[in-house]
Amino acid sequence: MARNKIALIGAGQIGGTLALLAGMKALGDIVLFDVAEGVPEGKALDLAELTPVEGFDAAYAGASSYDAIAGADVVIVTAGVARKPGMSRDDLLAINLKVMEQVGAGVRKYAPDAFVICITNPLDAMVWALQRSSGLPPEKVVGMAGVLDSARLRYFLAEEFGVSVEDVTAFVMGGHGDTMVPLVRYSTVGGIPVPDLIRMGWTSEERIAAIVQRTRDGGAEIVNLLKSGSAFYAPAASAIAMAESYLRDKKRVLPVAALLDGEYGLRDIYVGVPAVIGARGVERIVEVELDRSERAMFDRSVAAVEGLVEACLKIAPGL
Ligand code: TXD
Repeated sequence: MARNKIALIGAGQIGGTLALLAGMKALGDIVLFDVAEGVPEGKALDLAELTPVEGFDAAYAGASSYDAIAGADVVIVTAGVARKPGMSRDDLLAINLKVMEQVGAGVRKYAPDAFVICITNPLDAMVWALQRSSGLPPEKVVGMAGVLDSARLRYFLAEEFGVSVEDVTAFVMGGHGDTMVPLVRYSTVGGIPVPDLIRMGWTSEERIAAIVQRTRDGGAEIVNLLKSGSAFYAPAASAIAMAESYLRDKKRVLPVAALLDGEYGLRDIYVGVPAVIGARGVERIVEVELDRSERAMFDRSVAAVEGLVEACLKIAPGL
């Protein structure tokens, strides 16, 4: 059986890490695409030279023309400008919207059957723009944010309880931004919901509230430490988990930005929700019950995403 083809649009910090992880996990052959001269070729060659050491067979290629992505099974998009300290995700909107229009046209022409994962910020608006400009079916175009946000929450909870990260599940919904909705009630340690652990005296309401806030600020915490650029290891690993679930038809239940069609009473908007990811892309959106305060948080998050989409439509009314 021929190997799958994975196209990475954007060969920056996340793109390079995606290329490494996709190779190490034997997901397929990899094409790195970027507009920065020499960068995709340089990274591809460096990675190809790693394959004998690590002992896996994957072809790496670098490119700056879209025909190189022809027939890709998965396309992961990080192209654009990353956040700098003091810059909000929304400041990126205008620049990255233009980039999504270019990427969408390239994907439409050369990889119309691909499963497309957008990572570029502001995430929920960019994945919406990418779906519009590529014209691919909505179930084949998703955004990565929830896997990362819930990984951060899982890590902080594991640290708090002194237990393995493997046994902690966490649940984050809504848009990727300051209004994300971490759902403590649906987060567990070894199957025990966090509110029960509070009652059992493992932690306190206050400490959990602080962890939730740290999760919300997770991106900014890293931006402030790095000074230039934003997080890239965990974001790359998160997108690879989504790609793997698609390519291997694992049907994992992952929080992804998906286009809603009536779920949660919403339509035509991309927002983070739990979904089953399998060979058909988004195979099912899980509609969990939200209590009144959770729903209020979710609505606030949705309103923030709607604001971004409106801003996109002002810049590019044709979308
Ligand atoms: O959870 C999430 N979704 C995120 C999102 C978590 C972390 C970072 N997130 C966002 O991912 C971040 O705000 C950025 O918008 C993207 C990519 O982050 P990365 O750290 O990889 O940024 P880099 O290193 O600046 O890489 C971007 C590359 C760079 O090499 C540019 O030359 C290239 O994108 N670029 C383009 N490639 C192709 N086509 C066009 N037009 C283009 N413009 C820039």
